[in-house]
Amino acid sequence: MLKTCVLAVACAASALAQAANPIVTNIFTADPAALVDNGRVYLYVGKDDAPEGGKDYVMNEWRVYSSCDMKKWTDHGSPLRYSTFKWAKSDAWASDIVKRNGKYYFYSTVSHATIPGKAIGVAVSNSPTGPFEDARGTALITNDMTKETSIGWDDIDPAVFIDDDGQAWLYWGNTVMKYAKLKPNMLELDGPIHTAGLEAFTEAAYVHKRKGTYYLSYSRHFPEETVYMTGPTATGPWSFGGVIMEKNSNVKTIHQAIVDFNGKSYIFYHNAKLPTGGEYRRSAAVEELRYGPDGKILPVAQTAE
Ligand code: FUB
Repeated sequence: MLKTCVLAVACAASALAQAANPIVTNIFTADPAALVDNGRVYLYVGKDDAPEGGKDYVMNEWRVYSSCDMKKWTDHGSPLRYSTFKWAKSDAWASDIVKRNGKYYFYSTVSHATIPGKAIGVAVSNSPTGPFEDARGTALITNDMTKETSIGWDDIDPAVFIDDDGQAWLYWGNTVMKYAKLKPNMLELDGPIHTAGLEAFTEAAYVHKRKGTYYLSYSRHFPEETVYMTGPTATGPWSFGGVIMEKNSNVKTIHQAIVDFNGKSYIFYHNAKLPTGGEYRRSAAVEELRYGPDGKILPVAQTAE
């Protein structure tokens, strides 16, 4: 017990305004999702396994790391893979995680084995570090390829947000942002799927709330930059807020997640700044996120170690 307290104090004292980036240097990591739980921040990333010069994503598993100071990270290994979902055939793409009623719900993008296109599954665990198991046995969201406009990856990048009244919302999509209510069991949609027309929306929708204002951040254009909108509810109406982070120089995606930890706000994202990094060999990083007195998010510059 005493040892735990001493460690906690040491952690608080060493909290940094600027983190050491990239967070992981021995493998390539992408699409960060983050969760704050019991005094630690947990980072979930997809492992980019494409060979140098590879021409497509090779992503088979998610990895988990945690920290009590945003600087020193503990590697918790891989608590789930795309194959955790028996109905999936590949692609451990972007994910998000939330805690509810003592359980940890992990929403992930994968490729469906029998329904063409990407799909979203839900895995559950009693611990933020897993192991996770498929919570439904079937996909929560599947791609509708009968639509003429379907691109096969319309249904990617889930993000989950639980509002103060307890209502959980799922946001996802590529090109068009979709959103829907989740039932209290977190495993089923509760009502119809809505769409939102957002200016130049590409992917990576993410909602957080601060001082009564809802912030919807997302990747805009391609190559992507991270922008945000604000609104009075979890479903808007949304007004453009500004650019949070400018595009990367050697990778077109950027995928953010925003959390508060130890009295500060942070934005996780990915770039490709490790040696031999690139489009399919990315690296997760984190920066402090600051707000102006009017609640506007200030632009964030990427830092290196
Ligand atoms: O990592 C695969 C895809 O690239 C993600 O789903 C997108 O957000 C983009 O980062």
